Amino acid sequence: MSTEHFFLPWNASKARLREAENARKNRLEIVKALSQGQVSRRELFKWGLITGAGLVAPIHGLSPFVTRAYADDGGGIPTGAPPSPGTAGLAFTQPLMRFEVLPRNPYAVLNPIPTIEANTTLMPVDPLLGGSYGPIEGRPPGPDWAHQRWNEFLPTVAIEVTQEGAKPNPNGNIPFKFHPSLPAQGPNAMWTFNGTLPPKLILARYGEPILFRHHNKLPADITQNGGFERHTLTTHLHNGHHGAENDGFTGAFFFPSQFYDNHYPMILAGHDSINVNGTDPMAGSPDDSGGINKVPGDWHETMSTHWFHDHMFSFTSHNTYKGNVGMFNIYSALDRGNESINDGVNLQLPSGTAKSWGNLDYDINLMLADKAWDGDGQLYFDIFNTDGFLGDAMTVNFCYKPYFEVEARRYRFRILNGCVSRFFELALSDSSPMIQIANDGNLLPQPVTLTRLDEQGIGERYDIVIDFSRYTPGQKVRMVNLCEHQNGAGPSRDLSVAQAIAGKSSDPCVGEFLEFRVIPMKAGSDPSKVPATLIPNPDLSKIPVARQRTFAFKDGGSDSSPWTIRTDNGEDLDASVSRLSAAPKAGTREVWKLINDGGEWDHPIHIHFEEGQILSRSGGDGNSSGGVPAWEKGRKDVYRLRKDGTVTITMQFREFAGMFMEHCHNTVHEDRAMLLRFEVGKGLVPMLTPSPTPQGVKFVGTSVLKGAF
Ligand SMILES: [Cu+2]
Repeated sequence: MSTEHFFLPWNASKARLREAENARKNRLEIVKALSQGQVSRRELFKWGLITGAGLVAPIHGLSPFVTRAYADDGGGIPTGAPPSPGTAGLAFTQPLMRFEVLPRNPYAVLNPIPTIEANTTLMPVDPLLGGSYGPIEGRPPGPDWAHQRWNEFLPTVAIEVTQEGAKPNPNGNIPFKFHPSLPAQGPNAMWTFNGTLPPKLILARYGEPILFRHHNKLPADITQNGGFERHTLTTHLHNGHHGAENDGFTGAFFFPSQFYDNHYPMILAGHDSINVNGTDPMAGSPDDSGGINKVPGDWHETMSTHWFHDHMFSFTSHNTYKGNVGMFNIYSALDRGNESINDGVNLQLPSGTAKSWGNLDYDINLMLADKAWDGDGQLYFDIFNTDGFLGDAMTVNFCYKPYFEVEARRYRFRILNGCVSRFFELALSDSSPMIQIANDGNLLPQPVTLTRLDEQGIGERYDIVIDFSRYTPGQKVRMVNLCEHQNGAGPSRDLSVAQAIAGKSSDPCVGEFLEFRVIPMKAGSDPSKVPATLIPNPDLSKIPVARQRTFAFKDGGSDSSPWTIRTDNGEDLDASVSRLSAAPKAGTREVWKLINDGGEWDHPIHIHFEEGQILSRSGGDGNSSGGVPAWEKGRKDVYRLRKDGTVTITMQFREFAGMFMEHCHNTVHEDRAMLLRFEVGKGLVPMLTPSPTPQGVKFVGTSVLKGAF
């Protein structure tokens, strides 16, 4: 594949850009037809509009690259489109928007009152969705999808959100714009939580169960989607330790006008077997007066930085890109969100002191995502490229290249890679050190000081501490992305800081994207710490390995589903919600070997429900080739396989049961169809497979792969 001619250049002729814009409009018509179910992917292949590599066939007026000698490259950034207009001169001219904390209401405010099994009260269904009557809650009905251990973990906090089209936030009258000088996103361009900026943050703590009610307020008219996205939703709290009915199973989606109740028990893993009486002060939750409420479970399993996002079958990439993402901070005895409480348990990580827990003054959520927009400034997505979608505009918390004022002291940043297909590698523009304290929401055994972080795959979270006391007020330092893509398959190379800043890459998202402006410290001192020991791993060495499994992630499947997973020695299979591929027994420990069987690709593999420890790593390149690096020695939930790489992990399956997923978090790969279902517990019989309709969820049979049990 040629790389030197890869991108439609910024200085391309007006005619070329116009041609590309027209081509995009034509493609959009097809995208629309596809996303609205008027044509199938298979039909498009049959008609020759998509090739095996997933590219638009070079038919004049269809591909923006058609008249070019290298039309068969089909790639470019943004994928399949001319550059996103209007960003010239806008970098570092708007302040970073902080996440908006969702109100934590008393449980009693919920109306109707949540039910253990799905609420099947009937309501009229919109004629556009087939009319008649259907249930008000989209959760599959009956005991299999009842909230597990409800009476044991009765919710005390209610968090209620909608999913709806972009609109101004009445709280501060904030328009929905990536930058004040860019056009507002229309109601069908972005679909987000409550329909507003900033993105939303949930503050949770152990021992305080949450009822998260999600209302689908998207248009019933499936054609009102701005060209991509599906109006059905299923919401996944990424690596919550909870029953599968709350996990956003990809085939358990809900429709416009319905809601779905998710029950997050907020318990430590090991609740049933370790510290069962809740006497260990390390296992706890912040109370409202600076003390600790002890909870059962293993404090070595304490988690901190989560996020939540859509998981709709075949449309996860569209839906997350369009705004169905939020973040979720979990507070514990160890990670209190208060930097001044010195009781021998609290790690005193940078946060603040005003509240007993959950201070956000110096604890900053950063959601990184590449976006693209069309000639009208409206969010653009190309569903044709099955390698992965890349945007050309870097956003942080949905803000195009913002700046952020920091006091000359320590800060914690919880960095989420919220992209569709892009990997990052982060550094500071002066190459000064950052201290990585957590990986995927798990505080590391020991902090690791780095001048450039490792590559960060989609869905991975890296928590870092930056000490700005080394700067004098008035100074500026910027965060830089060093990781270059040529297509959505995976990183092509990592640049030096100097190369990235100098614009040596043709990838528009390489380079500086967030500016820190240092101001004087407001308080007299900085009480925060980064202790030499954070959270040691749970010791699994005495727990027998009940089962070993192998999963090989491979390209070269069928045209319409180019990405597959091979389980053990079976066939290369694309996703099916009704196929059970693995069934670990509840309460056991297993070892899973994840293989990248696709050469040049990279796949960030996410395993739901349980944290794993990486036992060994091979293959890959650069800073990961020598086994398990220090920053991967904690617990993880996303495992980058790297080129020709193999990662062996171990996990336990505890406390909850049901159908979960394992998949590539390059969401384009996931949608096409690098995803499988595994199931924990509930006896030896596989669960029936939900098949949602607006008039109610039906159930269909489940096929079981040989060797799954
Ligand atoms: Cu992948």
